[in-house]
Amino acid sequence: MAQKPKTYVLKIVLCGNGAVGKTSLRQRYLGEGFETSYHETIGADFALKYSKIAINEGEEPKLIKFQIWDIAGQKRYSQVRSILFDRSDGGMLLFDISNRESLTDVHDWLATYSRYAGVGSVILVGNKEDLRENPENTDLIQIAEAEEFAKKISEEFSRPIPYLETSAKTGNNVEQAFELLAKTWFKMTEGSA
Ligand SMILES: Nc1nc2c(ncn2[C@@H]2O[C@H](COP(=O)(O)OP(=O)(O)O)[C@@H](O)[C@H]2O)c(=O)[nH]1
Ligand SMILES: [Mg+2]
Repeated sequence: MAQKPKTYVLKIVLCGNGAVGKTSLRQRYLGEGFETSYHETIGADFALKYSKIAINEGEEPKLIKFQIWDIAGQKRYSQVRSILFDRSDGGMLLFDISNRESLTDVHDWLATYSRYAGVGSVILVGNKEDLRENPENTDLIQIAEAEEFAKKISEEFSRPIPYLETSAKTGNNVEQAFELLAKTWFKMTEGSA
């Protein structure tokens, strides 16, 4: 009889300041489209998604159940964060490429994540990548700068932190962001959930 494939359950927390696009990214990933209006997340939202991901090229895809926690970025919800981060397997650190403060604040998000989540893999995600299409947007955070930032925090927090740019608006790289987080997690833990 065929063996039932193992399901890896990964608890993922979307971190980052308000309005960087956490809710939009989650909704896009779940196939729920994109909204231009902004509804502030109150407390936290929770979603589940199954995905098959080949961790190494040419390898049989692994079945991953993502538990996605989309937390409110606003400071006043800080009490719930410790509970949300507890036993998390991965943190997606989001910023908005048109908002420099949101990148600077990633440092605090990572410090909080590290304190409460302990291990767990982390990636840095520059969202609103679609804004690069408009040449009038001259003040965006450049890719090289974001990569440099990722390298710096990676050294400071002694963990690999790859960088990726996404657009929740167009859907560009949204699936890849979750795949990258899963791959980073497998590399760190070798799949021992
Ligand atoms: N242009 C653009 N706007 C986005 C993108 N992602 C989110 N937004 C917009 O940014 C605002 C905040 O998004 P939201 O997902 O609520 O941010 P959250 O507070 O981090 O959950 C909303 O008006 C979204 O429509 C994106 O990839 N590109
Ligand atoms: Mg939100």
